[in-house]
Amino acid sequence: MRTQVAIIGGGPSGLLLSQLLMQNDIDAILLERQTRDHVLSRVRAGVLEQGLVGIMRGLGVATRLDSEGLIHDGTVLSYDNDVVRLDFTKYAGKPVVVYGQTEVTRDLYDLRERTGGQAYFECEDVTLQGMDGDAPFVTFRQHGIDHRIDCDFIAGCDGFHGVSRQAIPENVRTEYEKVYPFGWLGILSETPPAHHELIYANSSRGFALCSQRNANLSRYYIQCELTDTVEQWSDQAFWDELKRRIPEEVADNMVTGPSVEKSIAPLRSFVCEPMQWGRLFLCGDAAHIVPPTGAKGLNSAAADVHYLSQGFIRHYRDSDCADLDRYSERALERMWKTERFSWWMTNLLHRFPGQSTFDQKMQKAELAFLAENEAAIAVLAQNYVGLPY
Ligand code: RFL
Ligand code: PHB
Repeated sequence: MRTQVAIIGGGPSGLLLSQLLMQNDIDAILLERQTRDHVLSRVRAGVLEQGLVGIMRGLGVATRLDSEGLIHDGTVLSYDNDVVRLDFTKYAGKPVVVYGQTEVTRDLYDLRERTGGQAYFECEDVTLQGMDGDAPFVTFRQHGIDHRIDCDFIAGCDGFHGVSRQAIPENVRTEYEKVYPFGWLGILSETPPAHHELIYANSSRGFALCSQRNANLSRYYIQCELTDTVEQWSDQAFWDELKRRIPEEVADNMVTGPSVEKSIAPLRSFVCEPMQWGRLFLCGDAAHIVPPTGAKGLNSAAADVHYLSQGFIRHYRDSDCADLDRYSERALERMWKTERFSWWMTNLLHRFPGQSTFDQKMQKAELAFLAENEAAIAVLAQNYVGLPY
C-alpha cells in the first residue's frame, strides 16, 4: 500500500489530523491498535477551547457540538467554604464549551465513515521505519495478515504509551517529566450537575472537581492516593468524600446516584523535545502530557494538529516545507506555556504529601489574591480558555 501520510493512532489527534488532510485532498491511512468501540468507551476530557471548536466547525462536524455543547462563561474555585468565581468571557473575551472527548471522537469517526477515509483497527506490531531518509514506511499485522504502508511522512498520534516517540533515537530526544504524588479518581453518574459551572475545590482533605457532560450526566473527580484502586472506592465512599471537599451549600444540594464509570488516572507533566525527527512528527499525548487540572490534554492535541496540518497542506499545495520544518518549534513554544499553566493549577489546588502549614497558607493567599485582583483573574482566564494558535 502507498499513502502520503501514515497516521499512527485513532484517538482525537489522529482523527482530527486525518480529516483535515482529507479535506485538503491529502491522502492518509490511519492505524489504530484498538477497536473503534474501545476508543469510544474511554471517558476522558470534557472542556473544549474555541480552537478545537473552530477545527470541528471547519470540518463541518460541529452540529451536535453546537446544539448539545454547554457554553461556560466562567468557573468556580473554592478553598473550603471560600469561593471565587472567574469570569472567562469578561476577562479573556471568550467562553469554553463543555462537550465530552467521547462525543468529539464519535463525531469524527462518523465523519470518517461518511467520507470513506481509510482506517485499520486492531493493528498489532506497528513498526515505523525509514523516517531519517526519503522513503519511510510502516509495517503492521491485522487479524494475522502482515501489511506494509509506504508513505511520504508518518504522524505519531498514538498517545503516551505508543510506539512513535520510541522510534526517535534516544540520543536525539530529550524527555522532561514530573510525576505527581497522587492520582484522580473519577466517576460518571446519570445525575444533574451539582452546579451550573465547574467547581475546582482545594480542601484540607485534598482536591475535588465537579464537572459535567449534560443536564443529566455529571463527572466528578477527587484527588486520591496513587496506590488506591477503583475496587476500594464504593460509590457511597466516593460521594461522601466528594461532599467533604466542596463548599457545603453545593454538597447539601447535590444529587447522587450509581456511577456508570469509575477510573483512576495518575498525574504527570511530560514533554518530549523535539516533536519531529526526519519524516516523523509527534502529535498530542505521544509528545506531551499535562495533569488534567487545567483541562488542557485534548486541547493541546488539537493545537498540534492545527500546526501539523498547516505544514502538510503548505507542503503539498505550495511545495513549501517551511511550516513542516518549524512544526516542533511552533508546537513546543505553545506547549511549554500550557505545561506551565497546568502545573500551576495543579500546585494551587492539590494537597501534597508532607505539605507544611506554611505551604497551605501560600495556596490560600494565592486564592485570596485571585479573588480580589482583576489582573490575576485575567491571567488565569486567558490560559484556561486557551492560548492562541
Ligand atoms: P490518545 O487519546 O491516547 O489516543 C492515542 C491512540 O493511539 C492508539 N495507539 C496505537 N495505535 C496504533 N499502534 C500503536 N502502537 C498504538 N499505541 C496506541 C491508542 O489506542 C489510542 O486510540 O491520544 P491523543 O489522540 O493525542 O489525544 C489526547 C487526549 O486523549 C488526552 O490528552 C486527554 O484525554 C488527556 N486526558 C484528559 N484531558 C483533559 O483535558 N481532561 C481530562 O479529564 C482528561 N482525562 C486524560 C484523562 C487521559 C487519560 N489517559 C491517557 C490514560 C483521563 C485518562 C485516563
Ligand atoms: C472533565 O469534565 O472530565 C474535566 C473537566 C475539567 C478538567 C478536567 C476534566 O480540568
